[in-house]
Amino acid sequence: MKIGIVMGSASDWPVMKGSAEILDEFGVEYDKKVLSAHRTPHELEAWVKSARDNGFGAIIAAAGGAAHLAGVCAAFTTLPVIGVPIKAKTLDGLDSLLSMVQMPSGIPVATVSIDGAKNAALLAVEILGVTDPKLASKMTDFRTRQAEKVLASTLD
Ligand code: RP5
Repeated sequence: MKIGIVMGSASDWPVMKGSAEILDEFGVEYDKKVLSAHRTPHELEAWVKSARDNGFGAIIAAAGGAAHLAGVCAAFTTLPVIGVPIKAKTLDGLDSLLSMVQMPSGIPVATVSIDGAKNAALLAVEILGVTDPKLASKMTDFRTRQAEKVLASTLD
């Protein structure tokens, strides 16, 4: 299964490359798109509505400011939607975080930290790992390597 990475603007890509790098590391296929909930609402709707049939298992949606992109994606699909609040030009990303994380009950968005593109991809891999034992095993190896790095830390 693939992961869809959608972002509200090309200006989000420098952060969202972090998701792409993690998915590359795990060998997970993905499509990356710029689609905006307010600038291209019809195209966004069509892309999200066809996501399941197009082989996606989860969607990562990144946006800054009044960041309604992830919530709109979640409204159009029952695939899991992971939101990445982008630190935009003002308010240090708090606006994006609150817009995304405070979804009213009934339509969930799994929001990660501000600019948390890497964790979004790790969560997406874990979601696919529920039905893909090889991927789940890769995640266990990733965690082991990460722990080894921490334990090998040296301080001057
Ligand atoms: C949002 O507005 C985008 O997700 C981006 O984070 C922010 C600013 O977009 P640009 O003005 O850089 O296109 O829609």
